[in-house]
Amino acid sequence: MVPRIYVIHEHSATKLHWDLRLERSGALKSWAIAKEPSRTEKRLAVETTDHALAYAGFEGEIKEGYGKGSVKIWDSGTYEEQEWKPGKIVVKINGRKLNGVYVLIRPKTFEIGNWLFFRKKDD
Ligand SMILES: [Mn+2]
Repeated sequence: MVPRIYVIHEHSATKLHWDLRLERSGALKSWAIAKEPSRTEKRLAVETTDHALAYAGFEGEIKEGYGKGSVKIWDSGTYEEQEWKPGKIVVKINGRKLNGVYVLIRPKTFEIGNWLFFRKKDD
């Protein structure tokens, strides 16, 4: 598998959150995480709009509108896709902070667009 862009933006907007972005099909698939991503804890990750690949390196101020606030890169690197199907994504992340196999799952009992993001236990 060819490594693709992985980045998490720390976004100090109305509410501080972390935007997980994974390159796929020429765009950055994105999820907003309300608490700092973790190697040990599961996090709720809410699907948000795709961003352009060029946004991966963005840091700075969003001056107005949705997302108004400051953005900085919390973590970046690459990832390899292990599984990507509706409701289940498994990726091997090679970042500075996060690394290892991470899972995104969309439990059927959750509201639409709500996923869980967590690190798979080492074998
Ligand atoms: Mn955001």
